[in-house]
Amino acid sequence: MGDTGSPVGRRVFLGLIGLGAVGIAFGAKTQKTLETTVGPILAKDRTGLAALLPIGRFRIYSVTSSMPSRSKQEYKLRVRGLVDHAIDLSYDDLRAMPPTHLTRDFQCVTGWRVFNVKWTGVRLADVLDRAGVKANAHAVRFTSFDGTYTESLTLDQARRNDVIVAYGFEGGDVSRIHGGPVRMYIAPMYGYKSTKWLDTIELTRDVVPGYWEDYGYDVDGWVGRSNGRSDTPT
Ligand SMILES: Nc1nc2c(c(=O)[nH]1)N[C@H]1C(S)=C(S)[C@@H](COP(=O)(O)O)O[C@H]1N2
Ligand SMILES: [Mo]
Repeated sequence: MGDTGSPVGRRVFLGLIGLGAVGIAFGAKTQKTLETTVGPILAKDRTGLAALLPIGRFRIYSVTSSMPSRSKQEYKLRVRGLVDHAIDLSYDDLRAMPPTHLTRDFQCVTGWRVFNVKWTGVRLADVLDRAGVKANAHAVRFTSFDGTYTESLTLDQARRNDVIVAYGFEGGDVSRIHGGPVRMYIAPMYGYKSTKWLDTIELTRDVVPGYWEDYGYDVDGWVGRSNGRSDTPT
């Protein structure tokens, strides 16, 4: 089973399980420390100890000190900004649109990678088409109902077939801790591009750098060709 069974790896790992058990909710500062100290440990393990984590194979991230909560019934996705008509899509509206299924690796810029994750959702392009994008819009901006997190894409990136508004994860719903009931999933980019607890999509003239980009991550977050990393593209 390789080096995950070594005393140091295991001790750090059990510490992580402890954090998971109480529900991980970090402020940004603590999270940054954790990312540099324990982030790479999980990345070593495809199917072994990582599978024991109560939170699944993922690290659970929130830059706020809480995990926001919104039921499917009260959920609304707002599309705003440079559109022909602002729209609100309910959870059921999204489920009624043609679904897209993607199975891709999920890669965090801090090093951990989860292999072959199954996502279901609707193409962001379809959502944008329902609102009608004005000619002077060149970017989309995402905000989260955590009240803090933001992200952006160019309109060309947003229209890719592997960029989805996701409600399905590993055969079930996107759970609250993973950003449910609805989050972004931007398959070809590092995890920070995929806004959890998606609240509003705003069409803007230009790309507005997001939360982590203000801390130095690249705005164009392609896996394997950004942030000075050489990961295999997903
Ligand atoms: N609202 C919000 N979205 C977020 C984050 C966050 O802290 N808050 N973290 C990002 C980062 S850095 C990663 S790697 C993924 C992690 O997704 P997970 O918590 O489902 O593993 O979510 C991204 N989206
Ligand atoms: Mo991340």
